Amino acid sequence: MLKDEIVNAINEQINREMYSAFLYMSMSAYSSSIGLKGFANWFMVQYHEEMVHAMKFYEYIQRQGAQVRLKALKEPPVEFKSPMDMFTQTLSHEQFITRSINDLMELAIKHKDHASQIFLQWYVNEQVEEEENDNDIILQLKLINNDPHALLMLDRELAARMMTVPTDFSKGVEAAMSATKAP
Ligand code: OFO
Repeated sequence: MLKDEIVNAINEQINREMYSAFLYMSMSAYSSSIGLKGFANWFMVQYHEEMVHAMKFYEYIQRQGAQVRLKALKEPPVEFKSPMDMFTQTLSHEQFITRSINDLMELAIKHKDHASQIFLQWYVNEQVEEEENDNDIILQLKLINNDPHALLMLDRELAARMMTVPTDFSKGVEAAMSATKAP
């Protein structure tokens, strides 16, 4: 059984994960609008990943017999200055998410909630990967330094990012995720 303080904090985190999805969907739309279909693909894959992050929290609350409370999402930005602007905003948003996951972990430790600590460990690891991915692309964009030819080559590379997230949640998020793992 979860403490109310933890249920409330996880419900807030579901909202943050869904806002992340919303933000990256908006970046995907903007990328398409300026002809960068590879960037659009990368952000759309990220959108789906964020929805899985939200769904894992959703399912965890339900498995613990607590109440999911969905909250209104704020509107994401519609326009961005450049690909670099999108990725620096993405990195700073992910750093904010990392802090919020760390706060959740601190709360679980404070309440001696071992199940939540084990559950949250997945997100702790995931955030290392998320920030690393953004940092790698920011470094590449620095090297590109507004060279259109090099930017189109990166766009082609980002077009190859594959969706590894599940679409069938009928048997739960964990089952769906392990069914989609690469062999
Ligand atoms: Fe982009 O991170 Fe969710 O958790």
